[in-house]
Amino acid sequence: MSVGNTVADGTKVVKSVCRGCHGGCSVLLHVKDGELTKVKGDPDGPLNRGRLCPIGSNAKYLVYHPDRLLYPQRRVGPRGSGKWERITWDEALDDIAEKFNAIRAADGPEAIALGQGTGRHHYFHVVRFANAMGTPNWTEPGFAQCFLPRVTSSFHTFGDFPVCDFVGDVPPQCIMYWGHNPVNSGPDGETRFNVRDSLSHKPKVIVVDPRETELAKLADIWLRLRPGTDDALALSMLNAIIGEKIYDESFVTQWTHGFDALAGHVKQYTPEWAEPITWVPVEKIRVAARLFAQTKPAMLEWGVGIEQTPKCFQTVRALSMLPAITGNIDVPGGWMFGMHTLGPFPFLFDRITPEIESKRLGGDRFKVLCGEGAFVRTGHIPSVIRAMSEGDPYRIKAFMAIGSNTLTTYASSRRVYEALKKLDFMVAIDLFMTPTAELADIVLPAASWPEVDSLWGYPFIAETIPILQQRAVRVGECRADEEILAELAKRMNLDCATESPLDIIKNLANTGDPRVSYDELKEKGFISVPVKYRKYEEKGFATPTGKIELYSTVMEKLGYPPFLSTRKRRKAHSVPQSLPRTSRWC
Ligand SMILES: Nc1nc2c(c(=O)[nH]1)N[C@H]1C(S)=C(S)[C@@H](COP(=O)(O)OP(=O)(O)OC[C@H]3O[C@@H](n4cnc5c(=O)[nH]c(N)nc54)[C@H](O)[C@@H]3O)O[C@H]1N2
Ligand SMILES: Nc1nc2c(c(=O)[nH]1)N[C@H]1C(S)=C(S)[C@@H](COP(=O)(O)OP(=O)(O)OC[C@H]3O[C@@H](n4cnc5c(=O)[nH]c(N)nc54)[C@H](O)[C@@H]3O)O[C@H]1N2
Ligand code: SF4
Ligand SMILES: [Mo]
Repeated sequence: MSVGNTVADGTKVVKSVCRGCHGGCSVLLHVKDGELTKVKGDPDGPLNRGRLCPIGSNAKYLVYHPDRLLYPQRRVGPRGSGKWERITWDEALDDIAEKFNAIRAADGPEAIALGQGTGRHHYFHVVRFANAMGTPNWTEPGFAQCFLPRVTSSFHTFGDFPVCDFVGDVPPQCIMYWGHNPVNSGPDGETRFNVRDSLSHKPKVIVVDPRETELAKLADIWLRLRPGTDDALALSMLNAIIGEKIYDESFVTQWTHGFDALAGHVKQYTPEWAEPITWVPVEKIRVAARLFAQTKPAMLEWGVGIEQTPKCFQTVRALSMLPAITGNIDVPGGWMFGMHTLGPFPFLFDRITPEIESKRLGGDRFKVLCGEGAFVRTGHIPSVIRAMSEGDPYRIKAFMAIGSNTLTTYASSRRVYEALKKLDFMVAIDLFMTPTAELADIVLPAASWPEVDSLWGYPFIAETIPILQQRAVRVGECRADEEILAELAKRMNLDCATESPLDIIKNLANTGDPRVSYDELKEKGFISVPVKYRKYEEKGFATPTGKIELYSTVMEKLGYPPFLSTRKRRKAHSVPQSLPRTSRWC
């Protein structure tokens, strides 16, 4: 069957990329009489080679789910009463534009908050719309507890975001999975398939997880730590590797900043110190540290498990030092930096004046999470929720949830519920009438991923492989979030953020390096870019010292400690004699 062509039975095949998780699997969308009939894996797909998981291959059941929202609705009963009337897009968008403009004029743009969920296709467009409108208070759960701590900490430490090299010719010899279960979750554009493929080369496997996951079962070493003690375990592994002198001395000397200070700092955090805190036996910590340090190339597969713990930012930073001091940076089969192929996205950051910036909720207190030290500045979620419910330091009056089930995914549902009930005006854009949408004044029907055009570079942030997402079908009156935001910008009379999403996609491709044409992407679905390793040998690392900052000059400048510390005498708990077996379903 030829792609893009209509064949004998009238089926058209459209190349796209699945966004059922964070995406990356190339798909062939089969369309007949305007209906999605089948989703097949694209055999050429660089990250999946024709394979799909059940979420991807069953996407038509998402697209045509009987509970999908199909047209805009306005609440007619009291908030949360479940009574709605159908309205037109014109009525809905004009109403929202009028209410938003009235609040902007009376209370300032910061009184409108935008909330989005995990990294979906519309992610950058939401940030851009917030900037265009002039509100610093857009939020996303990832900033505190998912992925962004890894991204920001990596930019401070390495000047870039390292990803596992699954696309090259050299397979990893050792993989350490830390708080991460990618064979099931396939997050961040690495896809579960190349993670599984790398296992077929029989690397040594270390798993750091309190649960006996599928990976833990096949691991050479499973460090079953007490939940939330990753900081102590990371420090003790650094102590073991440095103490036993099994780090990569020449790499450390040439390419890192502050190694001696790090060595002095972690001296106190011995595996003997860590055992009662982490419940991991001393000898296991040492064996795992040796295996990771002495098997090359090695990679760290880190996940959201570490970010949902206290002190996650510095813990993530300490973990990133394990591949760094063992010389596994930007090498084949180890941690690599991406090729950053796409052109710059028009975020419109210059629209945020210093005065508006000073109103960013939490930006001054949580500088690396939300403020001047963040990868992208954002509103601090608990502060935004407090501003909604208590008007402290000012009242958030309107909220638009864009692909965010705020009530169930932000911490403290009761507090969030009470806060949302106090809003003057709320909009939800979703595929379904979620508990969050139930609280809105206006609900808009969003297009699901096979109904959307978008362009992403995979893996996330690294952007080595650009893959085009192409709309194959339309459902009801659903619209892509990007289109909704551009239309809203027009109706609010904003002087920016009004271009069509397709023009932005074309520009991202045309201004990238290498420059790719949109037509080429349309035909092939993705572009393969030759990968370069050890890029730092030409340019150094993009940090203030030009080296990997074990000692973080950025954290120091922001007024934070340059290293992770943890209470030396944290209350130790004895190791339970027998831990209950975990579920067989993991
Ligand atoms: N209880 C609990 N809370 C959590 C987590 C958890 O595991 N459990 N995980 C945390 C993490 S890591 C994250 S990233 C967040 C995730 O937080 P969210 O992203 O808010 O959570 P989801 O339920 O995945 O998705 C939210 C909504 O997006 C809608 N949606 C899907 N695709 C689209 C689209 O293209 N457009 C629009 N407009 N809507 C769409 C879905 O229908 C769904 O209702 O939650 C965090 N909070
Ligand atoms: N099918 C599907 N795929 C998804 C998503 C989805 O909703 N559905 N969501 C996407 C999103 S938003 C994300 S963030 C990713 C998440 O993907 P991952 O980062 O792989 O996260 P999980 O799969 O939750 O695995 C985290 C592991 O951490 C372990 N863990 C729990 N507490 C601790 C701890 O204190 N320390 C350590 N070391 N480990 C701990 C858990 O037992 C679990 O095995 O998945 C993405 N992919
Ligand atoms: S792993 Fe993710 S991108 Fe791949 S088919 Fe499954 S849901 Fe889609
Ligand atoms: Mo997430």
